[in-house]
Amino acid sequence: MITALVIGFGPFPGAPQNPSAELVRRLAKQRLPSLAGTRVIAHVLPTSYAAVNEELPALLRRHDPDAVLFFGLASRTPYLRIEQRAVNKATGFYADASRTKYATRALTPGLPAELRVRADARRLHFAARATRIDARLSRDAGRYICNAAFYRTLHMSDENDRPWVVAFVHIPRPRRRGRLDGKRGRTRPSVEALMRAGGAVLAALVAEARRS
Ligand code: PCA
Repeated sequence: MITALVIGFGPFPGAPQNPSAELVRRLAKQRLPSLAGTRVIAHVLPTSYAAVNEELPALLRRHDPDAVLFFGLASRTPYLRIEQRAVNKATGFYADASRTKYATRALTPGLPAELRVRADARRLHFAARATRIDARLSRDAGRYICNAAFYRTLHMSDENDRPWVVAFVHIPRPRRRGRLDGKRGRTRPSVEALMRAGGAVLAALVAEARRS
């Protein structure tokens, strides 16, 4: 039995509703044939540095999953982003959901400047594209809480006796039902399109965990 942890995030300043939370809850309930024999556990992490440093490590230790897939909101990007790295950097500009700003520029001084995704990002990209969504490979997960959670998990995976397969997907804000919005005629995906793409990425990641 493969255990996959799918992690979304709670609201944060500028995003009173975070669609990644609903997405992971629905993904865990869905019974995809490609996920037979997989236990999918959904978790919604508060968007705070405290949660990244305490709740997240405790969650990972408790489940010791085979695969970890994060979904975070990137509200200014109209397409799905498959992240290829986490960086050891934190924005000093944006406060988290508990109004805390990170005091140092490095997330954890002394650790590597960047950590690479622990999965075949091209394969995940291909799986997402196969559902006909606009998905692109992205250099890194930014400088905010999503990046911090990704970095922390990649680092823990490296330290674990049996490393986990770990990936991060940034989702655009879905369009409201029945509406086509977005700049210059570009349309944002529906929640259903995000569900299909998210399920495909999860299935590809679980397949990779099975092989490793
Ligand atoms: N997006 C933010 C944090 C939580 C989320 O869903 C980010 O990209 O860092």
